[in-house]
Amino acid sequence: MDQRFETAKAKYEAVGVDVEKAMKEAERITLSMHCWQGDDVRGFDQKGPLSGGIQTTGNYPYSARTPEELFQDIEKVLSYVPGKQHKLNLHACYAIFEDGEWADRNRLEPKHFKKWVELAKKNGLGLDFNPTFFSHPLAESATLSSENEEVRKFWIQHGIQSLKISEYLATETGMPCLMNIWIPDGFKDIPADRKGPRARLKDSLDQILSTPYDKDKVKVSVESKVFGIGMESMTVGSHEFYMNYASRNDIYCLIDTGHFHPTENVADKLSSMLLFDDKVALHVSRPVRWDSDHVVLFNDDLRELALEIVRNGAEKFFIGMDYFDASINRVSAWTNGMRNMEKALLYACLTPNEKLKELQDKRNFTELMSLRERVKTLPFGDIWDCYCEKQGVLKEDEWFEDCRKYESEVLSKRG
Ligand code: RNT
Ligand code: ZN
Repeated sequence: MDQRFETAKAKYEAVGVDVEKAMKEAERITLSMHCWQGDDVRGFDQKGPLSGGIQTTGNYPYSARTPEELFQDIEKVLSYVPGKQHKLNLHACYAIFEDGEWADRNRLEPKHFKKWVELAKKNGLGLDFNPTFFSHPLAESATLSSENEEVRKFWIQHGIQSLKISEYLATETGMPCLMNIWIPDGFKDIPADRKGPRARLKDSLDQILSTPYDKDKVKVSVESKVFGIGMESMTVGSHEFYMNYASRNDIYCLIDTGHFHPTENVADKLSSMLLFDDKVALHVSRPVRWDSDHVVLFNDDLRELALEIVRNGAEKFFIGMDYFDASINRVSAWTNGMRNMEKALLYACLTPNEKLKELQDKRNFTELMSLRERVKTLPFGDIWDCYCEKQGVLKEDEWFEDCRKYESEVLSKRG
């Protein structure tokens, strides 16, 4: 290994990359791991199906059924992920009730997330939060944009409770909590009134955000989407809506990489946004023909995204993961997505970004192309393995065997 690392390092140095520095830079980047890959976005507060235009497909066995099982899987996944400081991203529907108690979304309280706080503290994690505006009888038609005032009030109250919960999570972990708002509201067919629902959404958000909360502890973001299943013709929370809403109200815009037209280059959006805002929030996902939330792979799109993160300064991003696959072992799906994000970030840190920029500024596109292509075949795998070793996590050819063992010794015993 040492020999391979030294040889690889020399090759990177030959193109002007300081490998040790790159590894240090990568290990400081925080990822927020979504809690919902382990049980197909089911959560613990409702028995009904996943709704809101998102879908998990597949029926691989051993999905986590209880908080204990989900926690166990989360700890397993995290044991495979390099990096010094990560967070867990919770959804309100993952509230944990004790002693036969149950509370509807408009009545959720910090105490329902106490067990999550314990898990976070035990593992040195930060926590992020999402109100859940789906998988609920009152979310069947619309939520914050609803024409039914009772329904709209219910969801506004859910948003307000979520702020309180987010503040509690931040206080307990000592790290700011990103509270992200995504609603499924939209129309299957061409709407006759677009402005009305959007005006109601704006008013609902105003009402939620006018509740006092500690802005140092809770950072709020809004997540747009171009369409959803059953909402093919129009989504109320469109990109233009939220870009403007976020900038006027001093909150953050969240870009989910699966929420744009498939030919759009999502990485290209980030630099523009950062010229007008200090931070951008992300949901890293992989759309396949639609917002299918496939497991994030180490592909060109992800590398381009990571390059933009690193070039603009990783501290300017809230990097959250958002994918869910029920057709394969969920722990391995979760791990692959997380490790691939880590890989892409390390890859971006190992890119001679300054040199490439210099060539662009000199309009030396001849050398730019050649250097970029040369970088692609550098022995990245050897550096990645060494990075994993240094971080105390299993290497690329080791973790899967361990994960297979976890399936046979733990998951398959779940019945
Ligand atoms: C849906 C959004 C949203 C959800 C999660 C579960 O299209 O991407 O972020 O995936 O909140
Ligand atoms: Zn998302």
